[in-house]
Amino acid sequence: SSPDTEGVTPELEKAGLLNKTKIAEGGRKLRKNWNLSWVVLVGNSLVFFKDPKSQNPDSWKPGNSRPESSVDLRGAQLQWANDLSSRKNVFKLRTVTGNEFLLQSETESLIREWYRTIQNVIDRLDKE
Ligand code: I3P
Repeated sequence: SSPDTEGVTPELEKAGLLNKTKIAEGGRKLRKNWNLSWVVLVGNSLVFFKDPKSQNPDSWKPGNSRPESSVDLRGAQLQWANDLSSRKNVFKLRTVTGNEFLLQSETESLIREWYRTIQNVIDRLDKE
């Protein structure tokens, strides 16, 4: 049986490596700083890790490793953003608080899958 006897551990939807840069904080534009990030989609959140040791599907579990940051997907918006970067396969994630991130992969199928999965979570939260 599952150790999650209270049923409170959110479902892991997806995890993997993506290039990431934050481009706005609370609506204020930031200078780009692209970094490879271990990205975990769990429950209503997108969680970012920079520690290579975190590159494990269980890294998001409480106490396993400390995230760099976490994004609440409720009310968030996704859009393809090839106009916002010289890189290919880029999309923008904007939170309700006005934080904006670009996420990118060299692999088109991989970034499309991330887009689709995150959009599904946003759509599910919109219906709640
Ligand atoms: C930025 C850096 C980024 C680039 C950005 C540059 O220069 O080269 O990689 O974004 O372009 O301004 P700096 O290192 O001096 O800050 P992309 O890789 O996404 O194109 P931008 O200003 O057109 O966003």
